[in-house]
Amino acid sequence: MLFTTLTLLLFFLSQLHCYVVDPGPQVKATKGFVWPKPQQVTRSQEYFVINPKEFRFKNLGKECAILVKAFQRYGTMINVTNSLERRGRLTEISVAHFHRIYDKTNYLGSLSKLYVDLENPCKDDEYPSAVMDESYEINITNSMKPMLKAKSIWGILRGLETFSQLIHYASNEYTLIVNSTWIKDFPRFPYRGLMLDTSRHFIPVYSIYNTLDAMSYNKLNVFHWHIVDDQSFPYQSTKFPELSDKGAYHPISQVYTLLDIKRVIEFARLRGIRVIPEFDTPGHTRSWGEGIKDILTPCYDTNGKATGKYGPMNPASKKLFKFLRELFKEIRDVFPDSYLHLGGDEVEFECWDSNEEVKEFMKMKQIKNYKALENYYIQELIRNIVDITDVHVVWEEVFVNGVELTNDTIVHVWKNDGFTVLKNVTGAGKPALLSACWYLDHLKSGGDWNDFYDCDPHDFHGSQEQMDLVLGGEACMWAEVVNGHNIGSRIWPRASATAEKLWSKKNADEFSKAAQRLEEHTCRMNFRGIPAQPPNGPGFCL
Ligand code: CP6
Repeated sequence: MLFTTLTLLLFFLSQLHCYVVDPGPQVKATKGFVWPKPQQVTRSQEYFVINPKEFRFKNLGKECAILVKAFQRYGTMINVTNSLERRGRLTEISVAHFHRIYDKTNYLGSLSKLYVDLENPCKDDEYPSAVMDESYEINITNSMKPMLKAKSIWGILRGLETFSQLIHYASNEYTLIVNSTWIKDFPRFPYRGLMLDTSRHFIPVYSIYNTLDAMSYNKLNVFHWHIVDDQSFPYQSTKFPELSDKGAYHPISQVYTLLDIKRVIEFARLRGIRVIPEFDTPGHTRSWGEGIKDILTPCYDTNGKATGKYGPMNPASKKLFKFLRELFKEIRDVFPDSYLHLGGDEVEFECWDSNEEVKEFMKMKQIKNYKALENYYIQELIRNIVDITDVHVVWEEVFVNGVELTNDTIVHVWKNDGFTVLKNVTGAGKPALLSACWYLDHLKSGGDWNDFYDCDPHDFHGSQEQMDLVLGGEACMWAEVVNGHNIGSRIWPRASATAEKLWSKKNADEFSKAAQRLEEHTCRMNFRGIPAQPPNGPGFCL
């Protein structure tokens, strides 16, 4: 007995020893490389030293609040996150010491300022939009003043992010340096989104802030807020407070008030991120029925008895479209973006099929089947809100089922064979978004970002016009099994793979090289307070 125990113990110890000595292949992180990869980079071995205590951004143009606040954020990231002081080492001593021990041949001197040249003065009431200009240029070389240049404030924000990523520790691991670098950069797709479902689980506002911060570190520019669904209605409406009073998980602690939403929109705006709300109908609406009576379809059993359950919106309801118009009027006033996501996915027909009132209605309107009824609903919804809303986004079913859509309605492709639908949508002259390959709730193994990285929105055969109609895409975080506690590590760094696909040029990097940059990028996100999970197996952050 004792012998067996000892043998087992020895076996386990030897395994432990084996693990410590041989950690297996590790991905070596890059230093001062940018994620997502810029369009054009020239970088040399020569470098400047940054003393975070004296470093300043210097605005060459007019002041505006977006810029001042961005300087504060990125100043803090350089100063605090990277601060030597925080690691218990004194900056001044480090810099002096550094000169004695580090590679002097490539040393170009110290960099104490980044000059920021914004061509079109920014306005404080400006919102990021579908047509914003995010291009910028960075020149940190010996021949001129270190410079970040852009036409618009949104380009400056992207450039500041890039600049902050160029700064890294020298091989002594305590001196901050930046290599001599020239960058010209702009996004490949204008729409680079992250969708968050806040209905299956309530996601606290501070988790949304954290997500928006991380989005800005990845140059994602659209926060698609799938705010309500079957399970709960956390949107607190001013006109219809009963929706969340009855339909939220909790009427006070698990709702987004008008103030919460305004703060989220402002937090996003300061980071150049649009907020596009989705109020998904006619399916996925069970929670709506708790607060508002007579808008959902009551379901019946085979004996014609009411089951007490409810199906999709009831197109036969007398008050439905009047109510929807009022609600969308309010939504239009709360969310400033010109886009509005109308949903339209996964409509179930069983309940409609069990309801005599619905069938009667179909006869009267000469609607032949339930697909046609679904189409009638969407058409009627759009007809009722067309004068109070701007650009509509719909899930792919709406297009596939043959609803007549205007050519500025955007079709959001999410099902398995996404590329066939992308081809058909753009072939019909309609703009499209891709999500089919970017489901954050689908897990293969711990760190799997490779499948995300393997997917490109232009991976279908079509004309140049069709390619141009692909506006971009979104990584989707359906929240059945995430809440505020695990959402950060579920999203990041896998959504970073999507972000690079949408920002950088096609086939911007090979897998093994991208892995090294993602290793660094994930550590960087961790330093900045994003609970991203390790992307590549065993490794470490310094
Ligand atoms: N919730 C809503 C979901 C999904 C959709 N809409 C969904 C279903 C299956 C997959 C991915 C997403 N969970 N409201 C469809 C857009 Cl595979």
